[in-house]
Amino acid sequence: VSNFKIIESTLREGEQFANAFFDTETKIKIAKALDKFGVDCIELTSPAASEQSRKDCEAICKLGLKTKVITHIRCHMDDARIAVETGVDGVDVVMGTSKFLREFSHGKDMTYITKTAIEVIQFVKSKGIEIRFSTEDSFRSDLVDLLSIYQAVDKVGVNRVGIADTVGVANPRQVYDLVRTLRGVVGCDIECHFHNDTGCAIANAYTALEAGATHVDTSVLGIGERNGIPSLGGFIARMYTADREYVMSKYNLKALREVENLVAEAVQIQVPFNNYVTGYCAFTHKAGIHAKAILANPSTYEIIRPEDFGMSRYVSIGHRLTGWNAVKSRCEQLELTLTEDQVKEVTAKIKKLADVREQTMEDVDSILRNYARAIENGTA
Ligand code: HCA
Ligand code: CU
Repeated sequence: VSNFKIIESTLREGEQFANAFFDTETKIKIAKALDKFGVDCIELTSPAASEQSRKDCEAICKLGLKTKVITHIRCHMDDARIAVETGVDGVDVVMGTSKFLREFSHGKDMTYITKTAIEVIQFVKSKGIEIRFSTEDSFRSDLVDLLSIYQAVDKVGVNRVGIADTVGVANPRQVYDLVRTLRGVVGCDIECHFHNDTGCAIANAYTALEAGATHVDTSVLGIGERNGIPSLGGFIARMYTADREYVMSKYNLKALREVENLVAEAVQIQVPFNNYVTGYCAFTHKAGIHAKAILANPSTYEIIRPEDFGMSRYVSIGHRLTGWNAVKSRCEQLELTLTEDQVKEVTAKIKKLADVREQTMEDVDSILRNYARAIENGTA
């Protein structure tokens, strides 16, 4: 599954998120932050969508980013003619509407669709621009029809084909089967786009790579239509656990938080508390048993090293589940010298207080300091 590529679609799929309105300046900031993180491609809203969308697309192409700049259009010659004039490195074409696709699945318009797709592909390629051809709602389409159109576009030299789970209906096993089958009939790259309506988006993306896909679509914090697609951070977390060296050498992981904060602010949302890697509790350890093991060896309860992402771990001790090992570690940080029995005694005090209400870190520190002072003064 190594050697995958990320098509970062915050500036296309992400613009379809309910709260998203990106002005030119914001788009440029996001594009630069994604470039700094090191995504392989960024995908932009169709220049045919509006006059400003077209201008923004041109402006981003002129930034001289390392990442490839791709735009996303309908499978129409009208859109293709506009797209090739913007300066993009690539064009992602998606076929028709779902209604169109349904007709196609029933065997109607197959010839027409194939003909249009080939025309668009040949035109875009003739301009020296990369092209991908994808179908919308691939998992509810007729397999035979799908495979024959992919085969036809592969033959005329499309750079990538794409499958899209537009409605978030697919599960990993179905993804594996479809991508595996597709891998057998086309020689070009395969891109995958998964919606997260049922929480399978990241798992589906990973499985697609296992089955032979090459490119995965993401967006920052997963924003998109409805509840979105795989989040860049979540997908990266998944790939990091599969091949840490590769992911660390290819992407600037410490730049993740910055781009997430930027996008969160732009669309006026909070980074979720349980967000992958950067959520506020992503590296917080609480239960006494966990805290003890974490202090001895973080790998016991951490699959991701927080420092690789510029994050830090936190051992929570001001609660009734706390344990004396974690308290002892905090005493050491505060340079309070207590015996084991004393640490156990003060831990019991913390638990007793925490049974009434959670204690903050400051509360715990003052309990520890007061206890140590009392020991010193012989008044404990
Ligand atoms: C949509 C289009 C799309 C396209 C995906 C792709 C989808 O907004 O419906 O081009 O791969 O989910 O089908 O985002
Ligand atoms: Cu989509």
